[in-house]
Amino acid sequence: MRVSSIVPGLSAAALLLQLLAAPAQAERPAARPGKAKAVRAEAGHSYRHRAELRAFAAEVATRHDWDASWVQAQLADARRLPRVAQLIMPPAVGAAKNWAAYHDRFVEPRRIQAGLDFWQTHQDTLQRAEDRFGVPAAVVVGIIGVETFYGRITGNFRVVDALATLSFDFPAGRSDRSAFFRNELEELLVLARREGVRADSIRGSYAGAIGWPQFLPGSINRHAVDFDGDGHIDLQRSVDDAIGSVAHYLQRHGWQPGMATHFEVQPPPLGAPARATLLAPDILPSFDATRFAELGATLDDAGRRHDGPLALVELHNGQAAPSHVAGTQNFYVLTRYNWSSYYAMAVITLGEAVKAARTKAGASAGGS
Ligand SMILES: [Ca+2]
Repeated sequence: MRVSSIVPGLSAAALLLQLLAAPAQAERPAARPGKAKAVRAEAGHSYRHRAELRAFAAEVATRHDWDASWVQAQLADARRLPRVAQLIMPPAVGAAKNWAAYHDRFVEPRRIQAGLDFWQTHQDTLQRAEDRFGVPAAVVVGIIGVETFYGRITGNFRVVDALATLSFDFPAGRSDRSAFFRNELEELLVLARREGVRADSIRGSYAGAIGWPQFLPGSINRHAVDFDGDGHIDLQRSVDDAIGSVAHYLQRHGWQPGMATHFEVQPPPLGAPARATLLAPDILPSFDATRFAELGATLDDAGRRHDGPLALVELHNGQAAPSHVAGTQNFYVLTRYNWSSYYAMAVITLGEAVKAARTKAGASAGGS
């Protein structure tokens, strides 16, 4: 969803991705001693008396024409969390990208079984989301499984603490995203006010991603839907809202109903200029099937029939040979949820594995 293009790694899943797949956009640490003092401030201290927070609160109150005392009250107990500042840091330089490790972490028997149970329990809602937004159940099941293991790992940080820490004490060592997080802190207040809850009652990941699908507050405000019709959007407690919101998010980002996410492909040989040509646009679909063939990439039958641009997606496997797929527009849309081809491929593969398990379970139930 969500801006991982701006800040890779907002959920527990994305953090693992950083560790296992080391996304290409992760930045190298740069020494910025000017900020170190603030970060070394007393652990867990309150922001109550910080001038930056008071200025922020006044600015937000003015912008929305809110009572300044309401804004102050929402932020009064926000605390700096040193752990959050640690977790936002990019992985160690030199971490090898490894699709095989990422795959094994997310596409394994316990998560597939949990996905099967999830699909069974929520099949009507998944079907309703597919009918409404055109996004297959398997894709929604894949996303919620990778993001939070079907609601088991949704993050236990107070989002107001996490976002305040990243807004006012963004750590030195990677490029400063504090403006982005101040915007999310403002979005958290919008959300709290609309839903009639206290901002500090909302829990999420170290980067402020909330609920079963790990949406940031801004994504909730822009893209989440009330899919159980109770008049509220609650991605922490309503699985229906989570399912509808994931499907709606993908639809809004250009999901094409009925289109495959990817095709099998044999790329041109290592070192061939055509291979570099195909890899240059990275995950942005840029070449049609005819151009793939001209450049010496061999698509499977369905891929050769595909009408529309494709991307040659390369997934590294540590020291072993890389894997490749030809990603469609829908593969690209999945990376709008989390800016990584490793993430998209894990979502697709988990969803397919759960779907296969469901078919098998249905077949055996039908045969008994
Ligand atoms: Ca609802």
